[in-house]
Amino acid sequence: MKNLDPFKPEDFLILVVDDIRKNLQLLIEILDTSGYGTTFAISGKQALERAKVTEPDLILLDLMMPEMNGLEVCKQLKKNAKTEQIPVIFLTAATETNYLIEAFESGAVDYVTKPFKTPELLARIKTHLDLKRTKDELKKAYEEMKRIAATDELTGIPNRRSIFSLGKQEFERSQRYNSSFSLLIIDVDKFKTINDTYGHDIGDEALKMMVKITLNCLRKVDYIGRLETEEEALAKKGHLGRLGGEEFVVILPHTNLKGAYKAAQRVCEAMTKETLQVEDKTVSITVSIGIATYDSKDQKMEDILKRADLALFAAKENGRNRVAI
Ligand code: GH3
Ligand code: MG
Ligand code: MG
Repeated sequence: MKNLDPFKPEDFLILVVDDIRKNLQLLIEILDTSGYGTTFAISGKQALERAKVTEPDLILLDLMMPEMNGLEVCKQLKKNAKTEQIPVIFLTAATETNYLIEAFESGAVDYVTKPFKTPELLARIKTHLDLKRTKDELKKAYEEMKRIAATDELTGIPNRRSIFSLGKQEFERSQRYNSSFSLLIIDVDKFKTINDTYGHDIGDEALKMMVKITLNCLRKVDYIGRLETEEEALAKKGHLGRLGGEEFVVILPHTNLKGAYKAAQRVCEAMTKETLQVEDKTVSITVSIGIATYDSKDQKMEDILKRADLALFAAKENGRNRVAI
């Protein structure tokens, strides 16, 4: 996780909610003096609207208010996706423990009783803003890690692990609803020669082009992923520092053999029409594709994958640049 920037009050907006104007004025003055940005609401209903529109970083919420009290406001805030993450600090003259407990149960992060000591209130505000920043940063880092773990670095498409998990989901859906499901394995022909002739970097570019062309031939609901893991590719070819393989799997939900054949044919043909221009060199690639369609004997996605792999082998044996079943 990256280090957080120094804490600057002016980076934050605080929504102050109180039905008594005098209280509002006092709080806003305190926050202003400390450098925070402020906005305010004089009723529960207005607070909900302001929170949605201004998306403040923190809310100072009065508990006792006519019509809609603070507890109800807090509960509503926590129900809305746009406002649920905003920390709420209750500010109230009510000192009874049951109020305090209810406040925390409604989703508040803190509870300050009036009359409050200004430095204490400011210290609590700063702590909660800082905690929220850290939490947001962690969440972002987690999302990014999840994305990296699921993506093939070179081409940006799902990697083996994630295409398998997507494929399994689709396969199970097909089993449950007895719908069709097809799978393609695409392998670049004589790719070793491309690397040997033009170098590994241009080989990488050719793989990216191949993915782009394939994606253009597929429907939005189809998935393509890279098949070989780095480890497998290394074990098979003994190359060092390679990023992955030149085999790809395409998942075609709700597609029967005829449809899958058409899609595969489309990919195969499109590949021969595009070239990669590198300085004065023109690089062209062809692919071989193995197809398998779900039949009731298949228990696992791996069963279909095995058949697609056999079909791919046949396509290679029969001269490459072709589709086989
Ligand atoms: P075939 O028509 O039988 O598939 O021949 P091929 O040369 O494509 O087959 P083979 O599987 O023997 O070779 C695959 C080559 O793909 C070898 C490997 O160095 C290369 N390769 C695998 N991953 C990458 C990559 O990420 N980038 C580059 N540039 N090359 C890769
Ligand atoms: Mg190949
Ligand atoms: Mg291969």
